[in-house]
Amino acid sequence: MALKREEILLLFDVDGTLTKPRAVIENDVKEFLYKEIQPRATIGLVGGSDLEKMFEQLSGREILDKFDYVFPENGLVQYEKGAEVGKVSISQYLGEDVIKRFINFVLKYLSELDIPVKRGTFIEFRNGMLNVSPIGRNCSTEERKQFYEYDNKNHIRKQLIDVLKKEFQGVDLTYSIGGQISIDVFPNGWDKTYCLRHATKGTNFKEIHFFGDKTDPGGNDHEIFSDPRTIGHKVTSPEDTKRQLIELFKT
Ligand code: M1P
Repeated sequence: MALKREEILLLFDVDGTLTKPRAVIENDVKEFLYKEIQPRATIGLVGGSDLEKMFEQLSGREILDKFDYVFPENGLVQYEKGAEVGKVSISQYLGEDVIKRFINFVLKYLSELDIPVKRGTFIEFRNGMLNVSPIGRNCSTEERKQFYEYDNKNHIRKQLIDVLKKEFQGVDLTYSIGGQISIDVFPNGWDKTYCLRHATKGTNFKEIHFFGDKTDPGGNDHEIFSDPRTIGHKVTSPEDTKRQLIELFKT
């Protein structure tokens, strides 16, 4: 790799890319990133989750020091060199009437949905997105796994998205499946490419690489993976991410 550190940016998704789904990062992946990669490239995180969930999965607040950029919620919240430098608000953008109509509709739809298990926190309101979970975010790890398997067979989240697209067709919203039990809902263009607005401002990157696992259409890595500003890397696990990084820096 002939590029200098300030000329190359590596952006990493979290779930399925640096960690197993909703799991904590393994030490060897972390050490490899901090010791082998960080000295050679500018590094950033871009996740669908909020910052607290990133802390849970990636050994706490140290990520703010170790990564040059941390972009929770697709980059709708932006941290650079440890400090928050910006965030956008979905409620301001859409207005309270639309948000209220959306939440009321979703709660009614979910209340009539017959699935084997339901728990609590069906809608999580974040800065830049709404996260909607048919089973509820309070489910246990085992229940999460079971819902994921059930959803793979019964397409509960896909059907929810189809219904929402129809009901809110005039509203500037996009829907994506990023994890196992929920969907993310945000205005068009507020997908992971949003973080590039920040990462390309006042910088001179000759290459921006993105590593993610949900790169197929409908997955929450798809837009940034296929964006002309990035070189996309589809990975299958944290081990595969490591392998592809070794390959990238081989020369
Ligand atoms: O980072 C991927 C996704 O992780 C969680 O998804 P789930 O709880 O469904 O596994 C959520 O934080 C989601 O917003 C995020 O996209």
